[in-house]
Amino acid sequence: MRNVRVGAAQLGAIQKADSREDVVARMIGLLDQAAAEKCNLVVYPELALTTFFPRWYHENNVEADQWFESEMPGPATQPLFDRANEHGIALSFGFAELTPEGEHYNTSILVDPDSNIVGTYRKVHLPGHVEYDTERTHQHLEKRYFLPGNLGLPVFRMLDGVFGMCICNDRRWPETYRVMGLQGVEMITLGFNTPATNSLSRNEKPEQRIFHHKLSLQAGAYQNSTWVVAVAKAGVEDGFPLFGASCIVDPSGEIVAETKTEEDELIVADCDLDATKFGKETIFNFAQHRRTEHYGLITSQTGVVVPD
Ligand code: ING
Repeated sequence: MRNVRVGAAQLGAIQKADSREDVVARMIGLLDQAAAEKCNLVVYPELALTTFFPRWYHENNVEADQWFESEMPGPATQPLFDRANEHGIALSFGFAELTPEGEHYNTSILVDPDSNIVGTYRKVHLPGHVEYDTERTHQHLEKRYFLPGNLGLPVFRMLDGVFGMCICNDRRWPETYRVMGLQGVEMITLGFNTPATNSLSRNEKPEQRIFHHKLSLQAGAYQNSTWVVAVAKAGVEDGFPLFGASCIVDPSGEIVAETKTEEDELIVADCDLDATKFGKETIFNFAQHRRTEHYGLITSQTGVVVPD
């Protein structure tokens, strides 16, 4: 039994005018709640420190850089690291990263109970578009503001287990989970900011979008026999709704905990990392069952080519 008590710390809306200090105070509030419930790890959303700024068009990058962190921890986030250290709790959260070389990434980090950053991940699957799109009810400019991740899909040893990270749209692509599954991942943490409406199809209901969100998480967890902890930034940000449905999914694909609100909300579950073993040793024993000689197209081809 290798139990990790996980707190999924959903954040409600962050308005464009909210400061990082305001947000970190809310994150610390959730962290203290998690400490009271004796959590070992607390997971926060994608881009947890700011509003979901890719919905806003900035002509030049200098203006957009206001949303980015050039140091981690920085002055605004140091109090979060300090409180986590006091509690001896590990963290995972997402933020917009500006590197010393001037590169921009949608990033997530894994911080151990001594507040050392033990893992960094940069979002690989960037949805949306580069230029302002008049067809859309709202913009989704991740391809404008971020480079595709350049760190691959690594796993990290922490808390006597094997942990991985992905971010939001990554959860919709089976390759994301499988690459980490092939490295023995036992728990994947992911943050997301998902609009409750589809900017290109008005008749897609939030219920359908939440169905696809859960379908992606449950399939990824089951097919790689891993825990998945998915945490939303939810609520209405400057008039734009994001759905909640943060959830903790067990290695058989069952949702064991789910948020009920679109506010700051902590859900907690005891996750036994040994519960991943049965699936990894039987139905998803990759070494025994995979036939890689037939999978070439998955990496040799990007788009669809219909044979003649
Ligand atoms: N957001 C959304 C997500 O993948 C999206 C974008 C929604 C793409 C629905 C496709 C369908 O959940 C982010 N931030 O990736």
